[in-house]
Amino acid sequence: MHTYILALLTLALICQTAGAEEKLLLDEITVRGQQESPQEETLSIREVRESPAKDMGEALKQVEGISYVRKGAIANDVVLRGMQKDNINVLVDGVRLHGACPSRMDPPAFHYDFAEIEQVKVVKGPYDLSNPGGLGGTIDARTRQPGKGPGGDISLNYGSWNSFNASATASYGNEAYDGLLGYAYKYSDVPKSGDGKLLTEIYPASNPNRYKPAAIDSRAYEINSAWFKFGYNPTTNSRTDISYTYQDADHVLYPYLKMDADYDKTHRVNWNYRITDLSPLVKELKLQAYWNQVDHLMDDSLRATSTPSASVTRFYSMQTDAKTHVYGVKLNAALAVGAGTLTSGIDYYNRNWDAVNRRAGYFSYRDLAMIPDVAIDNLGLFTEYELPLGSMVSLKGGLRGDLTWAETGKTNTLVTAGTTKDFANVSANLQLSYTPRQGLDIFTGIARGTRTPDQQELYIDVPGNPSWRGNPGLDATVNHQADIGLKVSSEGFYANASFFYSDLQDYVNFYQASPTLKSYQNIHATIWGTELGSQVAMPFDLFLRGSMSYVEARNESAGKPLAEIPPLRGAVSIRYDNSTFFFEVQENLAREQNRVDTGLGEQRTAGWATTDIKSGFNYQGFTVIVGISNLFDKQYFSNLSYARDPFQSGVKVPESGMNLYATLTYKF
Ligand SMILES: [Cu+2]
Repeated sequence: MHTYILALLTLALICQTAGAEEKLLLDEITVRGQQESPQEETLSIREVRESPAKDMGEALKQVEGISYVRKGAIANDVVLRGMQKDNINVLVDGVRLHGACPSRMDPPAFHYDFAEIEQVKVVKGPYDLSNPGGLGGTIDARTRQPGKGPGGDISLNYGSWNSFNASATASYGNEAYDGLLGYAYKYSDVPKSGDGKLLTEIYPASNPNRYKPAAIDSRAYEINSAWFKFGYNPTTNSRTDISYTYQDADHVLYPYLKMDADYDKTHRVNWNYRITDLSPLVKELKLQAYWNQVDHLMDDSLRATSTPSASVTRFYSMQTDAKTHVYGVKLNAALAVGAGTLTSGIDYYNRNWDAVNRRAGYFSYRDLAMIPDVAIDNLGLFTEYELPLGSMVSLKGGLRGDLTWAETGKTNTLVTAGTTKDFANVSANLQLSYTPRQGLDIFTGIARGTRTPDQQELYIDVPGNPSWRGNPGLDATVNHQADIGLKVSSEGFYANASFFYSDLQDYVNFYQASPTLKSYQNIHATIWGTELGSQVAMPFDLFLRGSMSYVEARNESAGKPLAEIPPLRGAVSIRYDNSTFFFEVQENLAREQNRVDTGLGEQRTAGWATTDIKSGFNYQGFTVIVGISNLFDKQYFSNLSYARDPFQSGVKVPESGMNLYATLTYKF
């Protein structure tokens, strides 16, 4: 610790003489204060790189209103305002991407690397009509664009528990062509929590799901990603680009669950064509086509349950082989109509999901159509109009219609192959932005958002005790939501407050249907919440930041809380930043969560407080960041750490204990 502080002081001295460059942080505050609507947030890649986060799901927890489900060292699943899974859209460049694992070992945000991303945009609430679903909000990661001339960067990160992350990108661009290449490699050993135990040691000695001795201290994950993007500008007002990413994740441990992943192999292709200022009427025309596919294999070969016996005759006692793909096309046009802009579009996607489960014992390893090769097709049309009413008021409203078909390709005990089910949905919203004076923005919105049940909620079939089955009779969820947001900003300051109320008809709720069966039901639910965020630039290059999020959710049909809702949470930080050198201390706080769904066996989670410190400097393209998170080595749990089926082990997964990390980046 002493050496660390000494090193910081030395750095501070060096940087005093190095001289300040652009005021990056100040610019960020100005953008957040003056250019973002109160119900929008952004996470910059700078903030991601400064954090010890292992993936985007974890990095996003810095954003007000976002938390995550931890199932292991990586692959955290994003929760926005208490909404998760298909209730929110988690996209990359507007591309729909779904994981293959029925236990969400590979949520969408797991499938792209930090180094591919420039910025993440978060829209809270159902205000994005250009994509179907996402009744709780949209999280869209934007990938990096190649710049003019040669460019590139190298990033090396090393931290506690032998965690390593290296990435490199190189790009070149001129007026007509540009291209970008990237590679990332990361792995880690198993992290320890505050009590000094490995995440793989959380099981009691008698628990059948405990790790085998040889697996306890094995790799927690190992992931290789490679990608390219190639762009061509045929004219000064048009551009086409194509990008491809391959990601290979191996040996990913999930102490939360009864199985671990052998591999995840992901392909992503995205093609865009865009033309601007085509005529006085047509301001922009955009065509997009994409395809992605995930192969996922998980089993219990690292657990005691796979110990050979009379019934366990293979290297595993349970295994799930899951595959998914999504392809889609979108055509959008922005037209100058009257004093405003009319944006209209048509889009289509096909999402296929197939999962085969094999288990020892009674099932004698025969193939069970867990998710029976279900295709979901969606065709949507939307139109929205944005009208500035003078300099102070802007009105935006729109309408979207979706037709959705689901068709099963296999038979299980719930459904026969060739079964179809249709949905028709209408989404709409009206948003009013009012700026009575410079530095004061008021946002109000009312919206209707919808989403159809997914393949798992409709048709999953996991026989056993308890068995786990979908509900083929589920209806689409309809969310009626109201939002109010207020933002006050000036040079180097902003404060943002937002409040929402959401009434959900036919919310898809997971529940204990009988002592031996867990399933899904449509219920009436309400969710309300609030977020506060503020950043202030003070004299002497000091910056203060604070945030607070709260959400409360109720199963109105049963008169009890909804499961897996985060508690009151907040963070405060103080940072010295002269644009060359920074030092930051942050305190993170969460209250106890006692609003739990006892019907699902959800338990209270204690409140906690942790402290993070970090420091860094940049000099001529080099950036060095050193940090310690959970400085006082607290043993604590996120409330979302144990209760999700299928194949949950029921054992709570603690958050990481004190951990050090260092990142070196060179950009040219
Ligand atoms: Cu899995």
